[in-house]
Amino acid sequence: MTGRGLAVVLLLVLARLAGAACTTLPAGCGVADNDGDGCPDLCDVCPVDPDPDQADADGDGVGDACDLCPGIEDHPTGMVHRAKLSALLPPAGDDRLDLLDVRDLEGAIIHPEQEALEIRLADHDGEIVRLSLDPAVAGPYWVRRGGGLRETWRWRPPSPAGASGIKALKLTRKGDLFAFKAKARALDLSAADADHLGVTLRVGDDCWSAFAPICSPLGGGKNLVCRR
Ligand SMILES: [Ca+2]
Ligand SMILES: [Ca+2]
Ligand SMILES: [Ca+2]
Ligand SMILES: [Ca+2]
Repeated sequence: MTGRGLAVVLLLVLARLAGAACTTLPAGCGVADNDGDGCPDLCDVCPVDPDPDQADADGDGVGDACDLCPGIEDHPTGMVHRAKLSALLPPAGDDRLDLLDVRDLEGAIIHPEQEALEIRLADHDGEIVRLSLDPAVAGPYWVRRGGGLRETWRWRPPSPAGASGIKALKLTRKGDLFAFKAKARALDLSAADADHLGVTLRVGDDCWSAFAPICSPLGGGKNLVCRR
């Protein structure tokens, strides 16, 4: 993890410990407030979902507005390493998630071939898209390699049409670290016009959130690229 990434994670952990009410923020939250809810990004329990009350019923530091694991403690929030969304201009429906690359998350024991999987993308206008895999349908297409300290799972269906548009996934657990990559197409990502992006992955009862602090529209708005 880079020094900057570590600092952001530490601030998010501080916000978690503080209960994260926007009126009692710890120092160092900065002033950037992408979703305009009065709580700066670095201490916002949902940095891309407007939630001025910062409601967090399960107290895990991920607000109710963006918590895909309500009632269950999420893993600590991380950073998006890179994301690229393309073909965002009309016609609708041809949009693609060319790459979603999230790293440096907390490791966990998962069984994606047996568990429901969701990926949520959101910006300050709310949810852009939610991709879901039903294990009853997706299970046969998971390929697991390794074990012990390092495990990888790759998923590639015969057709993305029956898989929420997802065409490839890779999940990696290396010791205490976890990472995932995703590609999808035939989506409606037209709401993705912001300079920040929030990502949540759920595998069964395990949830990870990550934040992309720097996104840029390129090609006259055709593409959106986010970097760490
Ligand atoms: Ca905010
Ligand atoms: Ca918020
Ligand atoms: Ca929560
Ligand atoms: Ca939770």
